[in-house]
Amino acid sequence: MKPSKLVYIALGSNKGNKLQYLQSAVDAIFETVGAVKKLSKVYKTPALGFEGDDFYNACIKVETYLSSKKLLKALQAIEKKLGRSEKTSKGYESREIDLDIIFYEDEVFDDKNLTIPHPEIQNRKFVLQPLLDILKDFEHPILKKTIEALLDECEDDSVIEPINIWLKNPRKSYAFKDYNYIAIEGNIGAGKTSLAKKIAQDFNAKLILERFADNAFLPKFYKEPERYAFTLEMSFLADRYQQISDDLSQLDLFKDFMVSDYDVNKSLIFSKVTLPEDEFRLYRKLFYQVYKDIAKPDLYVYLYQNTERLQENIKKRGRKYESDIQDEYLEKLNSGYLEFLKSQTELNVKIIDISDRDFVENREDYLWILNEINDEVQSS
Ligand code: PH2
Ligand code: MG
Ligand code: MG
Repeated sequence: MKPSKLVYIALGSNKGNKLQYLQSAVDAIFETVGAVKKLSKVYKTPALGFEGDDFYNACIKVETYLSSKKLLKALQAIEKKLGRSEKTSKGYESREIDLDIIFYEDEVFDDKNLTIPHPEIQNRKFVLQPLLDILKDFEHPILKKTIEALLDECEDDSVIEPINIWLKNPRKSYAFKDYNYIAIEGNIGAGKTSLAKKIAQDFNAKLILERFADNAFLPKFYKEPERYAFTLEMSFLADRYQQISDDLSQLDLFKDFMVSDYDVNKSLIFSKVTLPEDEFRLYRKLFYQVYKDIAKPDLYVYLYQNTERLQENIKKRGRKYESDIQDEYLEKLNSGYLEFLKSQTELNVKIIDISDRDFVENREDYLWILNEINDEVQSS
């Protein structure tokens, strides 16, 4: 996954139902731009630089995967969708909604359509005041001053007042925060880790990732499966048991819930495919001894992906020891998972077919998956 960027966006409206315009813009930004990490208070401010009704202004911090140019396009599309009318004169005009990029990380950029940081920040109290709510300890990349210092020095003497109504973070409409522990499962290459990471980031969850990279038996197993299967399965089980007992027992005051990119049952599913019958029976005995002591997820999400796309993803991530994985192996694992899921009576399972989705590339697909999970939460 390419790295995300932190951006600051100023919102303003001085026409129609101003608060509603700001909220609709925040909702639309969540849909097409990225997770909203912070929201300032809403301020009532006199129109600066032209005659017009008072504004409502606010600033938000957003985590996005869009480039600055695509971000600008996305914001313009939202302004348009929310009904911002075309300008009829040269200067400033009253507007339903105005969305301006204030900072894009600490990047400096300038062309005829876009200037970052926004060139007027230091002259506008209606930007600096809300920005200060959500951005401390940051230096303006050109002016080399903090927001606090810029506000101190600002010559704009407008009287700016917070109103007593707050904007709502759109992520709040996702109820799955009610769970303590969600496990994401799926075949090799389904995207478990990517999804777990995104959810953890967007919803302030503690992330538990499988430590497969440390498993010295895994490359050996792919070379000599018969020789190393039992050892590999044992080492995975030991590791998973330890990690889940450690992580789940450490209550993290600053995180809202936990999300992992595996569930321990995977040990049983894989070993049934990789071990000969007699070894599997021995393994299963040990597994259940361990399993009864282990914390179970409140929700088990299974991402179904077809073999062709699993192979594409495996190729894309280019782990050397995975380069020879056969379709047949993936198909056996898939049957193993489905058989396990069918027989499940204890776990709360949600199967999501992502075979015609790309949640890494398309935010729309990602939000679709969140909605699938959300429906499950609300109906259970
Ligand atoms: N935006 C402007 C010009 N003047 N004045 C206030 N109070 N708030 C604004 O958002 C604003 C403005 C140009 O975009
Ligand atoms: Mg503006
Ligand atoms: Mg603008």
